Amino acid sequence: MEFIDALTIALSKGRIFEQTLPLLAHAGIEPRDDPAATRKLILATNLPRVKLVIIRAADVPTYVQYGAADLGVAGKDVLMEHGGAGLYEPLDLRIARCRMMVAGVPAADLGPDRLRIATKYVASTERHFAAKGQQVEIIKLYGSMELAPLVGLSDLIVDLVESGNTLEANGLVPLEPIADISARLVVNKAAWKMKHAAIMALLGVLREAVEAPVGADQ
Ligand code: PRT
Ligand code: MG
Repeated sequence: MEFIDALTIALSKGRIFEQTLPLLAHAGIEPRDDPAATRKLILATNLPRVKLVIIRAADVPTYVQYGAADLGVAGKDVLMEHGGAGLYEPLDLRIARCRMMVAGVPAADLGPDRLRIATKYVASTERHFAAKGQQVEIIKLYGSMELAPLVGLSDLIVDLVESGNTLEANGLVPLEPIADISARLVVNKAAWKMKHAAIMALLGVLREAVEAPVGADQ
């Protein structure tokens, strides 16, 4: 398909890129390079008007919010932390799925106030415990949350859980669900108006790809 307007799409390397690729292919968009094999941050595609920018997962909403990219693909976890200012979130792409969970050692006590919780999801954690009327102390980490309860840094963690293998390997168990997570298409609010035709066209084919029965695309 051809697009009336130039479009810049923000993606992160890894699972988001890999799982978005078949959806973009459905829209006739194929990157010229593989981000795993190049150091380029701007990838041309087979369509001269469409390019991809490859950034950290947590930065995708910011690039789209400020219009540095017209659209992007971001995990719901990342969007819950970002807050969604300046963005529309028109489509659940149903990829990169997992759950945000409270986790800890088996039989950990979730009851007492002033529990210490290590996480990179500060806003989501605050909201979750505030909704239960529970005061907690949040310790912000940038990775390897599973380590925190093992070395006495925190009582509990909040992290993403897919298979549960990472928790299990560290003697931890999921204790309480916070949210079901999947990747969402996000669109800059100004681009939504200014590039309406191109964005609607892309949104339409992506929706079709998402809703197509498994194995029925192409
Ligand atoms: O890795 P990097 O530091 O660059 O950034 P990132 O971790 O934000 O990016 P990436 O590419 O790892 O994740 C991008 C998005 O994928 C996240 O924002 C989520 O929306 C989604 N996603 C889906 C996941 C997982 N599944 C997932 N399992 N992101 C991370 N994990 C990690 C999780 O944090 C834990 O360490 O995998 C581990 C748990 O997996 P299991 O299978 O052992 O339970
Ligand atoms: Mg990661």
